[in-house]
Amino acid sequence: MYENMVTARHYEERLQEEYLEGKQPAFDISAGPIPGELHLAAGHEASGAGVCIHLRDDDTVTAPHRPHHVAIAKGVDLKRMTAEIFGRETGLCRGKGGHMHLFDPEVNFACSGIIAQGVPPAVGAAMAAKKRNTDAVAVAFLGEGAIDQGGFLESLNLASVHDLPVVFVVEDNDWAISMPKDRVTDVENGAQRADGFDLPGVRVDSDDALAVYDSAREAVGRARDGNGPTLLEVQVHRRMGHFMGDAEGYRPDEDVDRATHRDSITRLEADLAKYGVADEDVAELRSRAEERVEEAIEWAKDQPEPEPETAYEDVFTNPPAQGDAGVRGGEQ
Ligand SMILES: Cc1ncc(C[n+]2csc(CCOP(=O)(O)OP(=O)(O)O)c2C)c(N)n1
Ligand SMILES: [Mg+2]
Repeated sequence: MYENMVTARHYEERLQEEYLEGKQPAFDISAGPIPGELHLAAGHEASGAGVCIHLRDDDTVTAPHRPHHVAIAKGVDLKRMTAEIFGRETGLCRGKGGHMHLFDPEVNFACSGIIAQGVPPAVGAAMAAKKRNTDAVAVAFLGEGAIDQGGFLESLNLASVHDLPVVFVVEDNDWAISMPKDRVTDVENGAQRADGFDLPGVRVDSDDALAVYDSAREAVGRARDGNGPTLLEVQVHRRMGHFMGDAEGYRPDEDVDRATHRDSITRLEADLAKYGVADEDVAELRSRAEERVEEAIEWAKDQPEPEPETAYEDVFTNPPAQGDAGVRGGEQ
């Protein structure tokens, strides 16, 4: 878990550097080696690592627009994921999806920029596993800003009524872009959403990877043993802006301070020391993680960009008719 968490943190620190290249002084979102938006998950690592450590390759995971820590913990190919983020031909989606649309069928991972989008497909994967009589499970990650979405609530209902092997993991970082949680819902504890659907709802109230590990083990075990779904909410923190380039003028200084000081990685390091893991062993995991990240970034930057002629391959639209300069294309 520690190795996964430091890999994710270092990965995002390096992506941040690469992302900013060429985008300043006036922020130009399309410039530089990583074009488009970038949502970093620094401060969320305990949730991805603490849940995914209980999963196998044939278990399905869906994640939202802040996916890197979950993808890394699920075992998504780091090189091809990085190539995707850099928009390269050898990326997971041939460079056409970018950082919010990472799909790795080898480990059954998908993510999407549409809030709560991944929840119904995770329920579908759980239903498929059950119908095929396998003991595979599905896990849907979503933000606390998504807990009022109809698709999420309908998914809770369907999962409960069919006793499906699925775990819903809400990452509560207190914010949905600039919107604080208490302005959009009266439910203080998102796990309470489970009550209306008669399934267990559990909240891990701190950035404690070991506590996430324990709660997730129970939830995943329950699903795998055929005992139905669980809703798990984990308190995490957003150490960065909503996306790169977010000036966060809406965010009180104390909140930024809190996110900086409650670091699940530092906390896990203290726990490892308490349980007798030697400092050198921790340092070795850290340097192994850093090496892996550097290798993936170096490899990705060396990869070719997709040919413009391939723009209409693997997408649900047809090329524009000859002579039609319209951006949206011709015949659909
Ligand atoms: C259906 C839909 N509505 C609105 C948006 C715009 N949007 C992108 S991120 C976001 C907030 C998400 O907040 P939360 O679910 O708490 O996740 P976090 O960003 O905090 O990790 C919104 C509203 C979207 N992508 N999809
Ligand atoms: Mg949020």
